[in-house]
Amino acid sequence: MFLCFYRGEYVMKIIHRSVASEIERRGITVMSGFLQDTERVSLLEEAMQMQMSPAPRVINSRPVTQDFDMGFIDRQSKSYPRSIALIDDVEKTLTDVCCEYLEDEFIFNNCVVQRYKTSHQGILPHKDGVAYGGVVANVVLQGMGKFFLCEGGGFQEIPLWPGDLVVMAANGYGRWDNTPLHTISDISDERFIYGLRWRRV
Ligand SMILES: O=C(O)CCC(=O)C(=O)O
Repeated sequence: MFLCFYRGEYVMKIIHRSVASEIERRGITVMSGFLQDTERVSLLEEAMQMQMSPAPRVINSRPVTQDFDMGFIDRQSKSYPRSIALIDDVEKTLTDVCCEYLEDEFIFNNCVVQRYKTSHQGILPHKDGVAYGGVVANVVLQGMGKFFLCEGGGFQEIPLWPGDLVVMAANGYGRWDNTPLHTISDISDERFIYGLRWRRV
């Protein structure tokens, strides 16, 4: 019993280290099937009730090419309890897994739901911005699109499925001063994600 527990903890530490260092090395990792299907469906039900508006086309006086709808989640409010519990869970998982790389102040204080209809174009290649620290986490709730990392002049597709948790390095994560360049396009089935960020204020 003791041996099993000890080995379990030891194996978990190795898994944690490899996830944390993959984010450092590649700028991204995907935890496939992070959400179980029943949890995913219940979160989706809640997300579909949220008030959404078109994503801004200008950020910090700069035009941005992004085309989707979004709604903010206030973690202090009593609205959307399932989403808030999920955000707590993702934050706890990542602070555990990436503890060697994350600053003590790391917290998801900028949380949104994004809805991409099939008529939406998605987002052209971009980095999230130097204001976002630690890691950026996206949880795919439903739908399909094509997500690419844009590296060395090429595009590398990262296949994503409902239930996946995508984690990208952001400002201050090891050698990273921003997220890697990435893009989402070709929405073939209405898509919902949570986008969770730490905005340094
Ligand atoms: O929808 C996605 O999977 C990516 C979203 C994204 O790149 C962003 O919000 O900056």
